[in-house]
Amino acid sequence: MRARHLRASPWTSSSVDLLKSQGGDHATRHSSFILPARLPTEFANMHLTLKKISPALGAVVAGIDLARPLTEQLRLELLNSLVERQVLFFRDQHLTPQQHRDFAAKFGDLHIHPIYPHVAGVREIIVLDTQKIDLADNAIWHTDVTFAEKPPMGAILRAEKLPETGGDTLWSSGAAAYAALSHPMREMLEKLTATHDFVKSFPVERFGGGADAYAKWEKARLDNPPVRHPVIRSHPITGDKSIFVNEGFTSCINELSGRESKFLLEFLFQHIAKPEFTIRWQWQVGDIAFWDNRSTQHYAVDDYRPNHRVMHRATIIGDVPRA
Ligand SMILES: O=C(O)CCC(=O)C(=O)O
Repeated sequence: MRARHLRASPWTSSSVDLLKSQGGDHATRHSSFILPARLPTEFANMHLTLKKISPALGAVVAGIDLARPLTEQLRLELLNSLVERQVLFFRDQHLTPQQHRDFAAKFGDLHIHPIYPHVAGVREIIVLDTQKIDLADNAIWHTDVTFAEKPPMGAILRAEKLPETGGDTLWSSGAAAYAALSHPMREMLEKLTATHDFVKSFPVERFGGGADAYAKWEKARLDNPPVRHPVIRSHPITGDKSIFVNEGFTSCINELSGRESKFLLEFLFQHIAKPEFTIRWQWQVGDIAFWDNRSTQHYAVDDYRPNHRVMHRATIIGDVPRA
């Protein structure tokens, strides 16, 4: 994996050089090599480690308790690791919804979902509960909330209750999928934009039953008219390009005919799901996944019903996607 060139990076050039010199193909690395040269003592004593899961994306982070207050250095380190590995996993993080919200809020303003229910008293934490909503909705490759003008920069998902087996989640790297395309294909895609539509994943027949649900759905639809995003998005921190269409919300490619759009989207949806670009996470209660929503998609495997599964999610608002 090549070294990353961070835009507006907080790191010193020597620490970035060190990052380059260490390559990134080691299965485990100590995180301190990308920290600013002079560490405050309290952080220098922490033993944060990252273990890669696959070449394309993913790392398990150990040595951190997310319920504890986060130093600015640690926040930057996590952000840097997130951008580099695209999905970070943390085991044994038994956070309250308030702690979950507070941790997520360190990375940006939090999104309030227009449809999904939330934890009582904590509007920023969505509850994905198989006894309350039909989670087959997430058994499709999707990037969260791309129907918004400013889709999330990331999301932080925590496992509350799990079936004995099943209920894994897969992530795919849009950056790895983009990098595997031929030059002519990349060049063509970079000129295109796509429409992302709230209604594609939240159709009225599923979410508008009954007067109250219909009123909520109609408001959500009016607040979120279809938006246009580039088909290939440049990451705002690294500049790396990613495929930014997803089966959940992307309805068409604007510059193409209906048939061309359908074929090209179908190709991209299949391409992004290739095992080479994906990882699969087997959850334990208390696990947290923190993903970069600008460069990934995910798929929640729907193989465990009628067993009960409950997940909590915080969603961090991002910026307007740029080509
Ligand atoms: O429940 C999961 O594993 C994933 C949830 C999901 O797809 C989402 O939060 O968008």
